[in-house]
Order: sequence, then structure tokens, then C-alpha cells
Amino acid sequence: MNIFITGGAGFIGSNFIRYVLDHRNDAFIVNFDNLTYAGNLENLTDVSQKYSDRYVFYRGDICDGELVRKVLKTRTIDVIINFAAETHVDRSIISSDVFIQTNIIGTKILLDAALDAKIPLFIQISTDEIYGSLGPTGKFTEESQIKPNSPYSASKAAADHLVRAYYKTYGLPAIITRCSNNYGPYQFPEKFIPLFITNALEDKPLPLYGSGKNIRDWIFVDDHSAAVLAILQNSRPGEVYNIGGGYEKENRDVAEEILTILGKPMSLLTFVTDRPGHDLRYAMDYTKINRELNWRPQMPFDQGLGLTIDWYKEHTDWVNRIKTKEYLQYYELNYGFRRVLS
Ligand code: NAD
Ligand code: TDX
Repeated sequence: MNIFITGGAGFIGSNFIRYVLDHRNDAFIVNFDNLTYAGNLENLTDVSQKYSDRYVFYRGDICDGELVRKVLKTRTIDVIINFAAETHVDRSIISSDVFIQTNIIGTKILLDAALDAKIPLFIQISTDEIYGSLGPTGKFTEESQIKPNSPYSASKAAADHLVRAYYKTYGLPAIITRCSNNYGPYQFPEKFIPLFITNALEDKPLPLYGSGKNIRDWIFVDDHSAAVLAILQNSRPGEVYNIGGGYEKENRDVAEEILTILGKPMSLLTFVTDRPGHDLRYAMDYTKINRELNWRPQMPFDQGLGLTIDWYKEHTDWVNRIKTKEYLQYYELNYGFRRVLS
């Protein structure tokens, strides 16, 4: 099976590549990624050594249709899986241009290339955030209304609509997956869990937005990979699958758990002004994928968080190399305008 993966040098993409090569002897991966600030070939050093005969990397932008078409011709591709995206909500609030470009235009360009090359399957990696925010009860199903609240989630929702339209209008065999918040090794330390772990390790404040009572449904990244692989193996074009971790946690509780595991003082918790449009709660109903494909998340949250903390403790060099001038500028910009509340 020849798999063309976009965004494979990022957090979930790199974990997915490793997972597929470990689980499918017949898989060959073409990784197409333009290495933005979030793309890092270091995430795949082990993969390119261990699987040099089943893995190839091309540097390229999904918005470059000509190059995409060229690389698609290098082998007979069985499936395109689109992980490539701008992914950080706070960055999309500061400036959304690149989100529109990559997440919407880039997906459209990939869809056109997939049609032209008659690729048998296109999987769009989407997110729970396209559904908007839940109140204190209920869960998102595949039938929930699409009501995105941030420029990031609006761009992902637009991409989902395009994928659906290409399936309906042109018959492109396409599937959409919508997963909840991932955590695990190789996650860029701008996202909540790796930011809080790395700040705590350096005795820096842990900036909780607003009340700290917002709830996310956490899933260990390998469980997400297992779900996407199951969907790929049981290919049913036209379907949408929700994927969730089943661990709903208030941000404050996760932050306290990180501090407790690391033996750091609770005084590092710092409440800062809220994210504009901050979604209160996400929770995924994953009954459909459980019923149809017998998938369910395996990793207990406490264990997954412990593994993740250990990984960041053991990979301080990886973290320090990421803290480039660009990263520090973003950090200053994002937190510079947030007032400390307590
Ligand atoms: P990430 O930011 O860690 O990685 C994104 C990758 O895409 C990077 O390697 C980057 O270089 C690449 N990329 C960006 N723009 C590109 C372009 N124009 N052309 C080619 N490559 C490009 O993101 P992630 O957290 O690994 O998320 C991967 C996918 O999963 C995204 O589509 C995201 O929306 C979705 N998702 C993420 C989560 C989460 O919790 N992180 C949850 C649900 C869905
Ligand atoms: O410094 C912080 N303080 C804080 O309180 C950061 C970075 C986040 N938060 C809060 C905001 C959210 O309630 O933590 C929660 C998680 O924040 P993020 O890690 O930014 O994730 P989220 O906004 O939930 O979006 C994530 O899940 C869905 C990913 O970044 C998306 O790419 C994915 O689609």
C-alpha cells in the first residue's frame, strides 16, 4: 500500500508514519511537507533510518499543485492522507492569512490533484473544533451542526465542506475524520500540554486562560493513529468519523496533574486573560467508529500523560532547538497582551 501523507513532519503526521510502518509491512510512505515552523524532520530521524526502504520525504507546499502532481506520479498512490495544516488557534487569532491559504486553498489544490491522478482514496484529517463549543452536557456526533468559532476552526470547516463537495459533485472517494485534542511525544510546545510541561520543567509560569475551567477531550496520539489506520483499511468513501479519547478534563486539572507529577509548586499556575472566542467544552461521541470498525481509545489519560512528561524530560535538546527566535517572538506576542488575573 502506497500512502501519500501531507504534513508528515508535524506532531500527529510523524507519529502516524511511525505507527503505520510499525504495523503494516506492506506500507510505503511518501511524506510531503514544506517544513513550516511546526514541521521538523528530527521527528522522523528513527523512521528514515529504520525504514529507509519504505519511506521517502519530499519538501513541498500543498498549495503548489504542479509539484504535488509531480510527486504523486513517482509511484502508484493508493491513498492521500491530508494532515498538513496550520494548527494553532492562538496563531490564527493573531493572523489568519496562512490558515486560509494552507487549510482551505491547499486542501482544494490537493483535491484537484487527487481527482486528476484518479487516487482511489482521500482522507481529510479534520478536528472536533469545526463543531464549535458544547455546554456542560452532551457530545458531538457526526450529525452535529458545524459552527466553528476561531479562524483556525473556520478554515478547517471550510476544507471539510470542500472535501464533501468533491465527493458529491465529482465522485472523489473521500473520507473525513474529526478527532479531539491529541497529546504525546513530538507535539510542538505552543500547544497546552507540551507548553505546560516544558514551562514547568523550567520553573516558568503556566498561563491558564480565563477560569481554567474549559474542558477538552484528550486522546493519546497513537490512539488517533490506530483510528485513522482502521478507517483506511475499511475504506468507506463518503463517511465522516468522529474520534475521541474519552477523557474529558478541565484545563486546570490537567495543569495541576502535570505539576504534581513533576513535583513542582502549584504557585506556578497563573491565570491570564482569556482566549477570544474560547470554546468552553469539546466531547466526542465515537459510537460510529466503535460500532463499524471496532475501534476504541486504549491509553488511560494518567498513563499517557506520564509517558508524555517522561518524553519531554528526556528530549530537552529537541525542545531547546525548537525555541528559535520565531518561536520566542510568537510566545512574546501571544502572552504579551495577556493580563495576569491572579
Ligand atoms: P502540526 O502543526 O504539528 O503539523 C502540521 C504539519 O503540516 C507540519 O509538519 C507543517 O510543516 C505541515 N504543513 C503546514 N503547512 C503546509 C503546507 N502548506 N504544505 C505542506 N505541509 C504543510 O499539526 P498537528 O497537531 O500534527 O495536526 C495535524 C493535523 O491534524 C491537522 O490537520 C490538524 O488540523 C489535525 N488535528 C489536530 C489535532 C491536535 O490536537 N493537534 C486534533 C484534531 C485534528
Ligand atoms: O497557554 C495556554 N493556556 C491555556 O489555558 C494554551 C496554549 C492553551 N490553553 C487552553 C486553551 C484550550 O482550552 O488549553 C486548551 C487547549 O489549548 P490548545 O492546546 O491550544 O488546543 P485547542 O485550542 O483545544 O485546539 C487543539 O485541538 C484541536 C489543537 O491545537 C487543534 O489543532 C486541534 O484541531
